[in-house]
Amino acid sequence: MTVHTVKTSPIDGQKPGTSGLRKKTPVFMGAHYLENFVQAIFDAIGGAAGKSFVVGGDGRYFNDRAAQVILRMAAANGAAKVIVGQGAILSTPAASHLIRLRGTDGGIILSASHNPGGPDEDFGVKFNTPNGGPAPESVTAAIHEATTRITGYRIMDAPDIDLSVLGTVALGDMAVEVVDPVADYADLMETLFDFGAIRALIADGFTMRFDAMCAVTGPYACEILENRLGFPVGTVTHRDPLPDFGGMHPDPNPTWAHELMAEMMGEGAPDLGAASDGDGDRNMIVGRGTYVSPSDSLAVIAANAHLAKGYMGGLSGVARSMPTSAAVDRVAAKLGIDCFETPTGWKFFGNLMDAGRAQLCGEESFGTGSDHVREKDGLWAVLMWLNILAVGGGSVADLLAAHWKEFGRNYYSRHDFEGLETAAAEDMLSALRGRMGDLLGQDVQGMTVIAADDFNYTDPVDGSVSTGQGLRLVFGDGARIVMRLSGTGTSGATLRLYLERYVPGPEGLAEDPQEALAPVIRAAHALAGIAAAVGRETPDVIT
Ligand code: G16
Repeated sequence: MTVHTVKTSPIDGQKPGTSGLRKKTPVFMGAHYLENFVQAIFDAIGGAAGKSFVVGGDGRYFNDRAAQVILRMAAANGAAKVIVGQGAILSTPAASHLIRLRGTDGGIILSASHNPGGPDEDFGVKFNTPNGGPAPESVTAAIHEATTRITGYRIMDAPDIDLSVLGTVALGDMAVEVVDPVADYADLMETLFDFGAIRALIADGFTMRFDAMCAVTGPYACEILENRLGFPVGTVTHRDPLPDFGGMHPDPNPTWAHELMAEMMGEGAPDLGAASDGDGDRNMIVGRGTYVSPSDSLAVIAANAHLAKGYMGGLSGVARSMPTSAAVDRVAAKLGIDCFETPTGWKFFGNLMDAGRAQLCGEESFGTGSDHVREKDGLWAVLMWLNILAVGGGSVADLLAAHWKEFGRNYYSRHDFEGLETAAAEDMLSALRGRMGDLLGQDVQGMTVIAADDFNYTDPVDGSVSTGQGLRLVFGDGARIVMRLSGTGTSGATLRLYLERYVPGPEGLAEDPQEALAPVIRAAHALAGIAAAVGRETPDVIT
């Protein structure tokens, strides 16, 4: 087994976005593309010599080939050990857990998350640091910098490792340990939640549907929901992970999880419905006839987490991304705990969790999680809801109604305009940015603009500063508009328009969100001139 240094040169555009580097699969499969980026990761963290890593991905097309390349490169770069999920499979939260459990020097996760997979769809590579979390901006910047001056990468000439067999084998001087991707993660969940109470709930006739969307969560959900908790076989649908996700778009929102939505809104719906994404870190929660917005889910979990055994002592603090609604802020105020507002991207929660300042974190983008790992965690959120319902009683609809009655309701929706011409979308936002000062005090749709800015964030733990994280317009009646471009797409630009309006109750808590938000939606279009700038009035996805 010989080590080669292959000559290469920098490839443009290897700049990690909101969550790692995501590109079309053929781009990743292009000459030297994956190899350059992986070498840049090793170079940016001071080399791989003597280190150990976790490697795995969501099973999408090219996952298996990419894993073999990374193993040969890790060995050639002198790594001591790589722990890899059987079949090169690991959900993102399971990978985060494994990094922490085994104390490795980080991990490389192969996923483009909720983006479709397949030969013509999306692929992604992300580096997670030894705390188990996505690399912070300082590290992703160093990786990008390394991609711009790369001249060669090291790779071992060796046959493929059989990743279907559990156990440890040698690759040159490096050990490759193939592990069960599910077991450690499922054990962790049993330490956090009261499985006995959930089993009793099921015995009482509680029913659920979990849509794994032909993605990585299938085996995890089958093991935990069906084998360990006792939901009937068949509770988990689309349970077999497929390289192209069976043609599904594995993004758990009402648009893409439409089969689940139809079942939950129809006759004889189960008590709880849930779905997860490509790599298992996102979740959508639906009750019988009741969609739970991710921002509300975060707030309900914050208010009720003490019902789950891992959180009985109370939460140390909470955090949400800036575009996420302020529903959780009201819960934090009642509990007397800190509530942090961070830029979009789970990586921004890492320092807060490491410092013990935020134990529960969440985002409007269907991400919720706690400090049990350093990624958002789809199945964790589902188990949390099950635990809360099992111990607290009532239905999802009851729980939501009681929550709004106590705290008021932050009506919330996100409108996505996809596949826009990048320059047009950027120009529209920079024009709005330029007018922010003039908008103060203006009346729009009967609402007065009281604050307008581009969100900047100073990390309270390490003082690092992130600028330009989204345009915010706040109105006198508590309504808010946020606009930013997605950092996870792979073609054109996606404009994300986040809309929020607070109703204190007791009246007006059960409106349709799109109707309740209608003036805010009109204000956003009027202020930004979306139709004129990007040629579109109707969003592609509404969450
Ligand atoms: C990633 C990040 C999330 C972020 C989401 C959407 O999630 O980890 O923090 O909210 O992307 O980001 P954007 O609005 O920039 O597209 P995932 O599930 O794609 O890894």
